[in-house]
Amino acid sequence: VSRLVLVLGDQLNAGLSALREADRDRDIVVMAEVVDEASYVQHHPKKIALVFAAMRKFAKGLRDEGWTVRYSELDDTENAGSIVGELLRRAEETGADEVLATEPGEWRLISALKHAPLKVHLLPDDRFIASHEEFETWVEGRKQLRMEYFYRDMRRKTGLMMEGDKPAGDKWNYDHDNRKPAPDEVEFGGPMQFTPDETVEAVLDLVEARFGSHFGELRPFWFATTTAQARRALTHFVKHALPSFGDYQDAMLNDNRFLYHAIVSPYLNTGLLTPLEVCEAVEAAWKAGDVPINAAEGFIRQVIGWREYVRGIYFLEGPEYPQRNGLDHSRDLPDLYWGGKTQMNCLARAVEQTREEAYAHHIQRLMVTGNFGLLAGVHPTQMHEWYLAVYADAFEWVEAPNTVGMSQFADGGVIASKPYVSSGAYINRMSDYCKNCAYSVSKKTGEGACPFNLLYWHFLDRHRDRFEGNPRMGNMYRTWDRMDADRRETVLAEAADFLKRLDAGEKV
Ligand code: DLZ
Ligand code: SF4
Repeated sequence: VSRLVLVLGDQLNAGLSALREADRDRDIVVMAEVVDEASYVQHHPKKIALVFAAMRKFAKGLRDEGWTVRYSELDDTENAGSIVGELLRRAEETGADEVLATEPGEWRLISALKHAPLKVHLLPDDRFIASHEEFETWVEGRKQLRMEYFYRDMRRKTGLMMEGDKPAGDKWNYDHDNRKPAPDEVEFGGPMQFTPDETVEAVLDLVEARFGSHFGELRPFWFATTTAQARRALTHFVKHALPSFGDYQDAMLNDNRFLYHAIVSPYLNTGLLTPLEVCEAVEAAWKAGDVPINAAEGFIRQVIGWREYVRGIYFLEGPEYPQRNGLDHSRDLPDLYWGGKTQMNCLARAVEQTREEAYAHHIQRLMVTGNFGLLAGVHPTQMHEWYLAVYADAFEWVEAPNTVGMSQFADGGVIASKPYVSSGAYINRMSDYCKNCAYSVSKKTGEGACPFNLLYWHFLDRHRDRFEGNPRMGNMYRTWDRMDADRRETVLAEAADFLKRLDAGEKV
């Protein structure tokens, strides 16, 4: 008898373990657009469209290769509405009673598959460089899980940018060169954009009709939706943007959303590209002398270091991880995250771009929207659900550790050794947002003072017990304590007033 082979919307790769394990002549691939997956958070319409369009094209590719595919479109009248429901329906139709599946990237779905009344074989997702076992072995006996050391192991394992057992250039990490402020001019015209074909147009109509009320602009839609397109986008990035990527990776500009960023994360995380092929393309450009070492190394570190590391943490820490709230924050997510009006230009720009592109780069996520949420004490689960919903590259295994751990310091310090908070000065150094803002970044108190400046001290003050003893934060507390008492009182009172107005829904 035949078996069912499940391929999820973020597993769109021909080398997927479930496909390798299956028998093309006998087994039946099951792919399903289901309302459960599209609405367990209110995903950005562009994200749903990317997943559905790429799924439809991937299914066609499998058929062309001789696979039998049972594909359910969202609007099929028989559609059961969930992954397990669709597996059961296909099992009944075909008489199959076993399922081959590559482990999903989310505890919720893993558990659903394990509890399904079907025999499900879960195979490791070996699109990643480190297996769960490898990560667990690395963790054993370590007090601190420093990404840097894990990353070095991944360099050794892949041989990327290695000269024998030494790192290229004799240094593992060139981040020191990667913190340049925003350039005056960006020579890169942005990521390669693709005009929707018939398949994509049909999906766009469907998404508009069914999920048009979700936050985010559906059109114009320009993402790659096949591996071939994604590879062209990658080549375009490597050639035109990568040489400057390192220098400006942390910079932000009012009038340029992409700077020198690759925007390959949506393709990596849906499976259209694999981490190794992306890194090999980058390494080759560096070897050819087209790209400086700080750019190539910085890029490769994000992919084989950070990306693999956060996945390891997600699976190590278990299903409750996304709900953690280590700092006991409880404020509701302010309306400005959904496009509500704000006078804070950095936030307005980051949210506007998120709404239009389903994309923002790491510093916009970490130091603008993330920093503000942490300073304001927003409930980390609400922050988590927001990031999971609004970004095209957001799947829980990668998004939750980045949000709950790195950005909101809610995991009890597993990922970050100190909270990523900053006053307006950091944003001003790395961007031109402040020049275009109603607030004044140089004002610490009084009319027009940048809210980040006020909230920064409010945060440190209200979490004094937790952070005072942290060796990396001692300086901040000493600076605070040196201010005279009146001034400290003013800062705290103005911050409290700001938060009150934020909660009242005023345009802050
Ligand atoms: C994100 C997503 C969406 C929007 N829709 C589907 C879908 O209809 N069918 C499907 O198989 N996968 C979808 N996905 C991706 C899954 O949510 C993803 O596999 C899990 O979150 C695990 O990472
Ligand atoms: Fe953001 Fe403050 Fe700068 Fe305005 S002044 S853009 S609120 S950091």
